[in-house]
Amino acid sequence: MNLEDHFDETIARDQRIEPRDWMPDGYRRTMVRQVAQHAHSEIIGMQPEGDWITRAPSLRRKAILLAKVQDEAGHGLYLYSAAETLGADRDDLTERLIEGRQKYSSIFNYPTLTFADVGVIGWLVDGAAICNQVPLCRSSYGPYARAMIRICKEESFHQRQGYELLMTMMSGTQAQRNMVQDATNRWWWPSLMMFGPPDAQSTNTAQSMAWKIKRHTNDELRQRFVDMSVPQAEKLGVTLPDPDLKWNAERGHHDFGQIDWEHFKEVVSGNGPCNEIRLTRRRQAHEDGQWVRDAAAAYAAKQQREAVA
Ligand code: BYC
Repeated sequence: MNLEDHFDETIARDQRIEPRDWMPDGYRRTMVRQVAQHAHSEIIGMQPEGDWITRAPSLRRKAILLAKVQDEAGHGLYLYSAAETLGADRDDLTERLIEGRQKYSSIFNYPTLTFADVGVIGWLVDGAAICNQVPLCRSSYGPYARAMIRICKEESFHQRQGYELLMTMMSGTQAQRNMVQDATNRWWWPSLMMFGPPDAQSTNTAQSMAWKIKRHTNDELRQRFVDMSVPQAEKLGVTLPDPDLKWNAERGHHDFGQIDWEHFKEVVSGNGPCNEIRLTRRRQAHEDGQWVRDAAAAYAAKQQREAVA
């Protein structure tokens, strides 16, 4: 059997493609693209919440937030390792991110104005991430699928901490309840955009579904997220900011309003409210870390010299 047939058969049998296996160039390119974008999203995603670490309202909330942001760093590093198994170079991926040549999730280009944003990010953003990523645990590329299992477990924990934070604020003062409602209003639509463009405009979905990299389309997952968020919003006591949101008994799903895809395109092409801030800070952190990379390289070279001597 030739290599391509073997690859096709592995996919057809729902088995995993591993780093040592032959794979079409397009499959490798798509995997590197998706895994790198995912890794960049985790790393850039540390910033909006990280802004609140020094301003968390209690030691307990600070410890929780610190742990969550550290988890996100871990996810990023884990995913860069998965990209390396495809032959990608981590330094090169970082360069592409800070030069704006590779994407990261649109959701991290919005500001976190109050501490309620930390809760809403946990509830909606991590909620959307879980909805998108649980099916990726069955993705056809082995190292990515396995990385997703651990990442999803931690994301579930993040989602629950966000919801718990919001429940606490909702049982507080009117001012706190207003903060939660305001944060919900600002994050709802961007959360729906996390799932990517509508299926009709998604350039990669058809091929990624055929290769079983993706298991559901963007619109299927977006619908699933809307359906699961509605009862959560009711229980919390907040209103989702969409007058067209209503149960459709015939479809067995909620209908919802028009998403502003022009705005999405603007954000993805670098013109969102915080794109500049996010990339500038990432670039600065990379430059500030130069001495650590130099020291690590010098130490590794010294070890090697001593091993040879
Ligand atoms: N933002 O053909 P499509 C997290 C791009 S981290 C920006 O549908 P695909 C968390 C897309 O890349 C969350 N760009 O693409 C971390 C493509 O452009 P290119 C990140 C987007 O790949 C910290 C073009 O639009 N999660 O959870 O089939 C704290 C056309 O799209 C976006 C992942 O990365 C977007 N929202 O489907 C808290 C999950 N959407 O590359 C939480 C893994 C689309 O052709 N990724 N684009 O130039 C995926 O599941 C898929 O890549 C997507 C997009 C569903 C996102």
